[in-house]
Amino acid sequence: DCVDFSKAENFPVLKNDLILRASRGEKIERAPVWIMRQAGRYLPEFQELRKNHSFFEICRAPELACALTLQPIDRYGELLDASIIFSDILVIPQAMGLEVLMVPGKGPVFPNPLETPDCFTRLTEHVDVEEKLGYVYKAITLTRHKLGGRVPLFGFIGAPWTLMAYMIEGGGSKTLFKAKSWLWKYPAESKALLQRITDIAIEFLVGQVKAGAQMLQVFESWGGELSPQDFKEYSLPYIRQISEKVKERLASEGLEVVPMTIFAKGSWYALSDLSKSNYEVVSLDWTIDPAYARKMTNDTVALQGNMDPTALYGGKDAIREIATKMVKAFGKDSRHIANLGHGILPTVDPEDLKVYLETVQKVSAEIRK
Ligand code: 1CP
Repeated sequence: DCVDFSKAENFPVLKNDLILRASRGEKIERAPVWIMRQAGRYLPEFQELRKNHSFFEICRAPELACALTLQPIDRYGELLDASIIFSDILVIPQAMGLEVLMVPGKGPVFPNPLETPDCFTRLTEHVDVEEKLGYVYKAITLTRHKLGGRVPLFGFIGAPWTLMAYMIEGGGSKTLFKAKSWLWKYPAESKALLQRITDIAIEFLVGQVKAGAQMLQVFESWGGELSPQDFKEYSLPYIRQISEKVKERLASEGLEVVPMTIFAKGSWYALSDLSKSNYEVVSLDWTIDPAYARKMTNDTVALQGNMDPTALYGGKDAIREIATKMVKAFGKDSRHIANLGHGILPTVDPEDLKVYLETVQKVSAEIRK
């Protein structure tokens, strides 16, 4: 036919809206399931494509990003209930003017991280999000078309504190002492940086929905490095601004006000606050008991999670047993989106992931009969 795949219009009709219904607290016949980092290094087809392209080259080429987004959907078929656009949280620091390299076997590296607030002169003053990150929009639009309505497509960002931490640490870190020392030495400048990131994040998420994203997830991967008090001061206000302003903007621009998920890894102490932050879904890491999370969120949000990602190394019987317990712990009447408690690890056997997905779908349907 004559549909233009570069335009965010005439998208195929959505056939599986389970995750959207679960997010909005509507009745579900079973728990929807998807996997953080489901497109990635554990898949041989990912490794094959990655051999010939650098990581950020793939992110910037809509055809390649789309191909990788579809890999797990093609492989697992109806065992997955959502897709997530292939990209990275670090595209925002790049858009702000910092160089980020993806070093194989090591992860992201910033050759020149922020050392003191004097380094703000190296950041772009007014970031044109469309110009800098339009490649993500193009990948989303293309992927919406190529998904053919099989499952909804997630857009995402890294939350401001997590991105600030990367920008100062220059990569992964065990203690985050450089980033956290900013909070004690330069609190006002830290907040100024968090606000700059927040403004871009809002613009970027609205753009992702305009391009075709049907759900949004905010990754505060380093939330748990902050004390409860510091989380309230340096993470939560920005996470809240993002959901509030994104939803306001979507409504005022006549766009669909899509469901939003917050994943603040390690921030068990913030569950109650997060459930009052205008997100439909609160994502849990594996250290949180689902019953405790239900209580702390007062049953006002859908919960996502939360099997320990390393349980996928336990062999098929253990996976079935642990996944069954996990599904039952979330219960039958409540809103549950099954996932892992963090991203899938790169050395997992894809067949073992399949056992997890099958078990979740089977058990979560059985307990609802
Ligand atoms: O399938 C998907 O989930 C889509 C793509 C995706 C997402 C959502 C990638 C691809 N990265 C992310 C988010 C992301 N990136 C997070 C948040 C989720 C989490 O906490 O795991 C974080 C912290 C990053 C930063 C990042 N990028 C890391 C972590 C390093 C550290 O500090 O521990 C790494 C290893 C990357 C690289 C990366 N991103 C994505 C892939 C497939 C890869 C591997 C790159 C390669 O091929 O070398």
